[in-house]
Amino acid sequence: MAHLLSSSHMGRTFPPTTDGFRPGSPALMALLPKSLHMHTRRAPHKGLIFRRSNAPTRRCTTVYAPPSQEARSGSLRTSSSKPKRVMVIGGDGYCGWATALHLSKKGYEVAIVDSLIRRLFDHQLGLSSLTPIASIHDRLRRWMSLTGKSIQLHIGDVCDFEFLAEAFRSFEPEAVVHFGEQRSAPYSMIDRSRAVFTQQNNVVGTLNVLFAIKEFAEECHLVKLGTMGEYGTPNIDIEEGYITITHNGRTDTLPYPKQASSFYHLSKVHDSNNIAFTCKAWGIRATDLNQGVVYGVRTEETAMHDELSNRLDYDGVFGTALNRFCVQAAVGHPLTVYGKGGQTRGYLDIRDTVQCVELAIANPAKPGEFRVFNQFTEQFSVNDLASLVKKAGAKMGLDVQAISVPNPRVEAEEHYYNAKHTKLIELGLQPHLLSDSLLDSLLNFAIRFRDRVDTAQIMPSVSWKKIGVKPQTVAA
Ligand code: NAD
Ligand code: USQ
Repeated sequence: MAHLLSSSHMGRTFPPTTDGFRPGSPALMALLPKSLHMHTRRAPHKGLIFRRSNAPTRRCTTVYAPPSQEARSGSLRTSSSKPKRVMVIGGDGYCGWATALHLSKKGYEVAIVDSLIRRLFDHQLGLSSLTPIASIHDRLRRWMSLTGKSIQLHIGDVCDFEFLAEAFRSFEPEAVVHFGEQRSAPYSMIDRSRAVFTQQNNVVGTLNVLFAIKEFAEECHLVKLGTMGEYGTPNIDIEEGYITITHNGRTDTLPYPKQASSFYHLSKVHDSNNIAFTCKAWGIRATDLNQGVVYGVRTEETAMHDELSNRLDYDGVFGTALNRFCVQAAVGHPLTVYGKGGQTRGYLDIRDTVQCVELAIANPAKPGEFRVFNQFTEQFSVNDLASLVKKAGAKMGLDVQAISVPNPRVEAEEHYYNAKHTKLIELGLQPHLLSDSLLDSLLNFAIRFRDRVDTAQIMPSVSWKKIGVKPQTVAA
């Protein structure tokens, strides 16, 4: 179906779909579990609670998992400044799932909040993760059976304030890690409705989180996933959030200029501004983690069982550079270098994502403080990555070629790039730098699952210049 209609309901535009799914639609709800075991930790006398919002387009289900051993014994309820109850919004996604398990393993009491819309995007576009991923319920049951640790689950949309408020009231988070956004630049550039969806979903969701903190948990520390792409590629060094400027004889320290290059990256800039404002106006404590491009798939926790496996995207919409190149090498597809390949970005291993978030939580911002950390460990150009994958592939007997494909994006292909990234190191980050062994392991992982690769999804299909108002499909 080439032409799709978008719909706007209660002020919110949802992305069109190829298969009739919409958030809250009967078709989507059919994907959700039919029977859910529910139980409140904070109000056990109320027994079972099953909450569904009346909003016709956003049927939200709140699930409360049984309290963990530690929570029951009260061992986690310290009044020390180190937060213990951490809400992970977007905890079913690539970074969020790995982080939720890591925090749970470290003894934090974790609640995942997720609308599962990322799984819906896959259905819409006919994509799937390289790795088979279990349902969120099976993931959490497996985690509980392996570790004895429970993770609460609240399924719903953070753009639905009633749902979010209920999650805050019941869990009483001391820290919120907010990963729950539409995070693909190409997705946001498919057509008007996806651009609008991305900005509404991300900006309104974050605004709701800020209001929920103000209303229900004013001491709560917000750890928000931003992106290095907010800064763009200026011809000067990139600082961590702020730059001191002397202009006409006067000096001030100001937010570092932002030059985002997709409607997705722009949503992050809008989020940062809203967060900075509420820190000033309401005294909210927040850390904006301007994360670089993440690679890798295994963390200590997700490697414990196949049912805990993380997703690995390789397609032209959600796949990111290095992950894509490893999968391309595994299936004998030429590496897709866009344009000249001099595009340089900060990168980090997913094992460092989880470490950085934990460090930010364990060392909270002060009330009213808006901290910005640049979260990456090394810089590479696309050509650097292609050379590294070619070399690692050759060692494994793979014949890896790289080609230049016309760049579907509007971005500098040769530019200066030098971004500071010292604040997380100062807090104790021990980086996993990109090594031959990581590339070998990622390539081996890609080889293990190469029969699942749909090669038609590899070439980029979204053009920054061709975006228009007409709804588009991007599936092969
Ligand atoms: P992802 O798409 O795998 O996960 C995002 C999760 O958020 C999904 O499970 C999705 O269902 C959920 N979600 C989205 N909108 C929601 C809403 N309104 N309410 C509730 N849940 C919602 O993305 P990811 O790769 O894990 O990225 C997580 C965060 O990290 C994003 O904010 C992204 O911008 C940021 N980030 C990612 C990378 C990267 O390379 N993956 C790099 C830098 C920054
Ligand atoms: N690129 C290629 N070939 C490919 C894929 C990408 O040359 O096959 C190039 C892109 O043109 C771009 C660079 O590699 O110059 C990075 O692209 P990407 O798709 O790996 O990452 P990006 O679109 O920037 O987005 C990803 C995440 C996003 C996060 C961002 C961090 O999807 O959520 O915010 O990385 S950053 O790049 O620092 O902004």
